[in-house]
Amino acid sequence: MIEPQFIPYRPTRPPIEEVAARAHDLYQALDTRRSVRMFSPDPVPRAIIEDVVRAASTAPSGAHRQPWRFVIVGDPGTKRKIRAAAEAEEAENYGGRLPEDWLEALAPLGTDEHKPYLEIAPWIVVLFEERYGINPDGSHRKNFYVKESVGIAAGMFVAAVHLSGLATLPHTPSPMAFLSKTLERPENERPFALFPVGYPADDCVVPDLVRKPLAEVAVEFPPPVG
Ligand code: IYR
Repeated sequence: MIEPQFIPYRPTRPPIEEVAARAHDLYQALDTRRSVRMFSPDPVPRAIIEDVVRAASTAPSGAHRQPWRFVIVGDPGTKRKIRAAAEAEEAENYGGRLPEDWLEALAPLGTDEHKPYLEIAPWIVVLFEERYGINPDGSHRKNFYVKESVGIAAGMFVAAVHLSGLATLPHTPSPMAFLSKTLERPENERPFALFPVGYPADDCVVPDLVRKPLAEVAVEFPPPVG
């Protein structure tokens, strides 16, 4: 058994007014985020994508296994392949594979099987979950809370893209198995989601969505009296 090794952790402790201001500013900054399906082809330096992935990879994870792999795709041929395969799957989805209530739920988003943004955005980052690790001798090493860990990393990725000044869309073309093949990922990795990343197009529009107010997403227990 490995003995735990501890190091001091002394983050600065700002005055409470500053904590309040930061929390509020952060909320307001994140509230301007929208999922974008209309991208500009303007280039974005790869170093920015790498920093965004570094930020996402600071996510907490079960037993600190960091069970994720971000595949960064800028190559036009690969983007074209991903678009073609995603559109083929989505054509089936919209053409009858999705049940009526699902199509109804999607109607306000105006989505369909056409995914030109997968070629237009300068980058596609494909997030894989590492179902298990591989030891040097080839045996399997168990990972823990993989979905939860990768979900948190995905959320931090989305936040990092937005706070950097770029846009993304969490996209799960379904089924996603083609991504393992196209991107030549090993058997222990499974696609989790993909994220086109870039600037929104100059004529970008997004659905007119409203976010739930706090009272609908949070409750206090026990209920405050008075
Ligand atoms: N994957 C499809 C359908 C879709 C599903 C959900 I849930 C969305 O929030 C949006 C779309 C597509 O990308 O069109």
